[in-house]
Parts: sequence; structure tokens; C-alpha cells
Amino acid sequence: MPQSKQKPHASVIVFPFDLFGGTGTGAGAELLGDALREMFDDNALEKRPIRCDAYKGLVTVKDVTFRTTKSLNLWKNTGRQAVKQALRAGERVIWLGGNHLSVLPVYEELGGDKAGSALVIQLDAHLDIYQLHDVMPNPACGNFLLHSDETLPQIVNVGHRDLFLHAKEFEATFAKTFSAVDVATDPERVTNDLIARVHKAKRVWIDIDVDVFDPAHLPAVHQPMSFGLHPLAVLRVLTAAWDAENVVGVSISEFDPGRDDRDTSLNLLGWLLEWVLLKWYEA
Ligand SMILES: [Mn+2]
Repeated sequence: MPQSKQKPHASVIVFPFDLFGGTGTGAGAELLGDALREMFDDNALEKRPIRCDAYKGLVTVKDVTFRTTKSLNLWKNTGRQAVKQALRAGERVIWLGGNHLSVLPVYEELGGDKAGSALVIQLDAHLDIYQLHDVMPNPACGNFLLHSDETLPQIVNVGHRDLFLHAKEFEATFAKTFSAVDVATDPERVTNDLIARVHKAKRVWIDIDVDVFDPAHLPAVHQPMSFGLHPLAVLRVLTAAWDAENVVGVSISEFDPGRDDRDTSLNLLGWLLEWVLLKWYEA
């Protein structure tokens, strides 16, 4: 297939793991996977040239399921293999996770990259290294970065609203953090920093915990935290992340459709996924 030689394939990996916090977000991963399938079917019926023709036939949606105890026990291994396989094949990856913990296999795979220099641009309201009195000590969505089996990749958080941690606590995990206040007051500084980093990185992964958005625009989360990012601010950050065109993957987690309001969050994330695909395939 000559077409596939010019353009890499993309794998959408539906990974609805949602144990240890964020129960219900697994359904969000499945819903987004179904929404993409529906969109691809719809696009295929279109007779006129449309922008999505750019990735027609190049994107595959793959489902991982967790319906047995065995599959739950093996969750991290299964995830690691899935992302490893896709990246080694030179594919673009969209990881539709349940809770944020479900993205840990991706972090481990990128961190385990012996060539190094993988950069994760993480959009999240939280810095997931919490060891506070109400966070469980075993791996969970609020502390998963403390439970990696590998050296973590370089992580830059954008959009957090943390008011707990001292810098010395998160500097060990994060190469840099830009709070929502930084994004609001000095967006140029944030985007300039990201642009410099993506040009130095061998590959870039964008990890979106959807609670980075302000709950007014994305209500379907377990811990809605005010003062979040406006969707257009997120697009500005993502555009900077794409400056070097070496983005290999995007993950989305923590979307709980049971908490949505008139599909506001579903529509936002559906649009965003379509935009991501165009970003890759119209480049
Ligand atoms: Mn979060």
C-alpha cells in the first residue's frame, strides 16, 4: 500500500481501566472510541472531498477490555505491550484511558525508551504525586507518577491548580510546571518554553487529564476544580506542543460520561480528537 508508506497509521487504543479512583471513567474511554468509529463511518459515506479524507483508512480503533480478574491483574503489562507495539511500528497513538492511572503504562514505555529524550506535555489540574492523608498509599490516580517501574520521561505539567505542594516536592518528578495562573497571566512564556523543549525532544507525547479544562466547559469529571483552562487556551498549548511535528501520541483520561451535562464534555472531546487527527494528517 503506497499510501501507508507516505503517511503513518494511527492506532486508537481504547484502554478503559478505571480501578483505584475514577470509577466510571472506563465508560468514557469506550464512549470516545465509539464516537470515533461513528465519525469514521460517517466520513466514509461522504461523497464530497472533506478534510478527514487526509486520514481515511489510516486510523484503527482497538479495544482492550477488562472483564476478567486475569485481565485486571495484567492491566499494566497489557497496556505497555499495546503502546510499545504501536510506537515501534511507527504509528501515531491515541490512548483513550479510563482514569489517569491508566496512562501509567505509556509513561513507563516512554521513560523506558533507552534512547531517552521523550517529552510528555501533561495537561492536568493535579500534580499526581500526592501523599496526603486522604490519598491511598497504593498506586491510584492521584499518585501514579510515584509508582512507575521505569525512570519517568521528562514531564512538563501545564494547567495545574495545585495549592498543596512545595516546589521541592514536585521538582523531582516534573521538569517544569506551569499552573493555570501562569497560563492565564503569561501564556507567551508557557508556549515559548514548550516550543524550545519540543524541538530538543526526540518524541513528544501529549497527556490530557480532562480535568485540566475548566468544569464550565468540561463538567464530566470526578473532581471538578475551578479556575481551569479555557478550551482555547488548551488549543494554544497544544499548538505549541506541535511546533516540531514530533508528537507521537495523545492520551485522554478521566472523562466520566455519567457526570456530563447535555454531552458538553463529549462534544468537546470529540472535536478535539478530530482536530488532533487533522493536525497529524494535514501536516
Ligand atoms: Mn487530574
